[in-house]
Amino acid sequence: MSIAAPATPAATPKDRPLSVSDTDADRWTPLTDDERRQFHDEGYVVVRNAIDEDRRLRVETIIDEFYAEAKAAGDLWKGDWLHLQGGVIRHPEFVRLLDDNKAFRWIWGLLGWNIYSHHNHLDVNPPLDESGDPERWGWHQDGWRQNSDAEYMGDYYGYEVSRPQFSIKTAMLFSDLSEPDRGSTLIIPGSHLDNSLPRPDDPEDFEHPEGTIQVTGNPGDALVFDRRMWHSRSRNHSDITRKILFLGYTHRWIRPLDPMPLELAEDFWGDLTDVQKQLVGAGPNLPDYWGIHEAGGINDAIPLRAELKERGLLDRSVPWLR
Ligand SMILES: O=C(O)CCC(=O)C(=O)O
Ligand SMILES: [Fe+2]
Repeated sequence: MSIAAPATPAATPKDRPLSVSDTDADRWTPLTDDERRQFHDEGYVVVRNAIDEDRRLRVETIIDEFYAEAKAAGDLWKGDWLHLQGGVIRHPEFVRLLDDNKAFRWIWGLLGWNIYSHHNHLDVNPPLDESGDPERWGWHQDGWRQNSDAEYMGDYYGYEVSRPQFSIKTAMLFSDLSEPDRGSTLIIPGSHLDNSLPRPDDPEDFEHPEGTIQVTGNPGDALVFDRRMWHSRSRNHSDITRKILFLGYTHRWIRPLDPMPLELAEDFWGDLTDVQKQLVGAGPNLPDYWGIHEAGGINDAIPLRAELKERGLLDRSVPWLR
């Protein structure tokens, strides 16, 4: 068996002004039609300086503490990787990152007000030990059964329909991923509208698909991507430890993927805003998760809806912002 070393894919193009917008935008600036169209076509956006440097450094220190704790407890994966699912609920600074960053306008602008984080993970990946396993094919869309259970039978009906979007993920960069080969996420822009991606026969002998780019970015930048985007991890061949907080958001009528017991937030619950409480999964009753009152009818008290309404940001021309 031959083991091909997959070629290094190109880095994020720098000549697309719309992909690097946001430097001045705050979290309550509505998306323009062009921005929404761009995300629909490309399936991702890179938001530069999504958080400022002071905060980035403060959170990086907290990430380092979690890593040290997991290492001491023997909870690392593959020897030295931290992959802490549902990790957001473990620290108020992580919860705050759910809405207090410049990428958040893409989240409510694309998913609407009835959302929360069903899935999030803190990943710390030290430089690769080159003596380890060969690289394996890792391309996928997120969502597990969402890719089968909600599938449209194109062959049967005679035309193709892309899978439903359902969720969007923000990858907040805490280490310097501005150069290739530092373990940044690989994506194929535009592939979110394709329901399949050809696989190699041998998962250890492959080249990355045509159109692959690796998303480069500075500490504090954020990659926002559609969960249907075909994407893959990449290996960290550098001498810099990769640190990313992945924040997945979905509609509140979809169940959580990660355990995020709200009791873990007991000590700081009173410091969270109502929107942050919604985003970690709180809700007073089941109909609330469907956006309605117990007796039916749109519920204006749902925190993110209330916030958008007060700011005049509900928009009848965008279904999820109605
Ligand atoms: O670690 C990465 O770069 C990608 C991880 C991933 O597949 C995801 O967050 O959905
Ligand atoms: Fe993924």
